[in-house]
Amino acid sequence: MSENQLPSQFESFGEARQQGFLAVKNLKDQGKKVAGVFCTYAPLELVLAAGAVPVGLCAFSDETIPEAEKVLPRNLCPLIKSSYGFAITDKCPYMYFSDLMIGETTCDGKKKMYELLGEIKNLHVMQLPQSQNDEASKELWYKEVLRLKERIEQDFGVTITDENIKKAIKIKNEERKLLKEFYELSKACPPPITGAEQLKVLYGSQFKFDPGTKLRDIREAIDKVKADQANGVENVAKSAKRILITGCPLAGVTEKVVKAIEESGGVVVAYENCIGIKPIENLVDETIDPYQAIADRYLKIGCSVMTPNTNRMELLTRLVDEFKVDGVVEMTLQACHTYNLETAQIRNLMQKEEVPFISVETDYSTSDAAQLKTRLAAFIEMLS
Ligand code: BJ8
Repeated sequence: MSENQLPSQFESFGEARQQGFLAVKNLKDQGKKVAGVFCTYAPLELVLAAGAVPVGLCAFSDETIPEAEKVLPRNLCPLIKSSYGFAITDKCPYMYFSDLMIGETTCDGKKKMYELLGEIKNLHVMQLPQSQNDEASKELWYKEVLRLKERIEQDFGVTITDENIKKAIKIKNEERKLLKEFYELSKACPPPITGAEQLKVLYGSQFKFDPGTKLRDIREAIDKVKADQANGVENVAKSAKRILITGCPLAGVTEKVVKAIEESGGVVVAYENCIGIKPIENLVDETIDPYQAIADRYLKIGCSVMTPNTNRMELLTRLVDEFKVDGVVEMTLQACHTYNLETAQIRNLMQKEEVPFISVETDYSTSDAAQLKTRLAAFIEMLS
């Protein structure tokens, strides 16, 4: 793997999260409302249409877990403990500045944690159905989208007009198209960028709050990569094994997983999770009722809280093929029952597709870092 400095475009995404803290404060000083979100099911268009700023809440550090464990059980997913810990310690500026937080009834741990969170923060919980295909579930979710609209209007003292919601849909669709264009650059063999670089843009883009600046920066990142490709610059060795990562949200364990893979002769070309493809796959239909279109688009997200979760299986099968993947690494967080249970189905699916597969379970501590690296290195070695 090249030791080249990251292009400045990537740096700006890496810094975006830190700078985001300051940016949110500035937005608040200007009188903007902020809505904090926990999950990919949160319909961001509604927040934008209200003239407010959506922001992803901190959930990816073990720093606040000891405080959380004074209230929550220890054998709970680290993401949930971390989120709650940030809320009670006020260590997350995004939570601190949120006028409203939006949660969804996803897994059992999260929804029960929200009951406690609701006692100390202004929280709206959307009732997410557990299934995606039946009419009753679709209708419930559509009504939940409308209920969120009312809550935002009431809390922020605004009316979301048809014009504003359509404009917000357009902006988010543009962003998804551009991020997908960026993401798909790694279909090339070898990919033009490492998985760490790809992640920096995908994750960092969530912390750029001005839609115009965000679109411009993603465009610049794409153009820079394409220009390098055209000039024959190769950042990744041809021999690097092409890895797809699937499973739980990765942000709390990127060092332990992505870095370990890329230091062991692999390169991550695709992320089938909530920091990779899930937030950008599928556009909101701009030709039908905007609220119906938003409900339809978000309900398609293939999370393991759905039963059955056929959308994840279909997406995974397609990505493995499109990105010419040599091996699939699934990362599950400890005590995440839904993803851990789905591992058996994913393993069977990959067996059927004849793609080597490994599942690793971890948490936000560093105690298993060496062991994890050994396992991932052995897996990549086996692909050679
Ligand atoms: S759409 S993946 S962001 S719920 S919190 S389910 S890890 S036990 S985060 Fe998620 Fe939305 Fe789905 Fe994506 Fe497991 Fe932990 Fe629950 Fe989790």
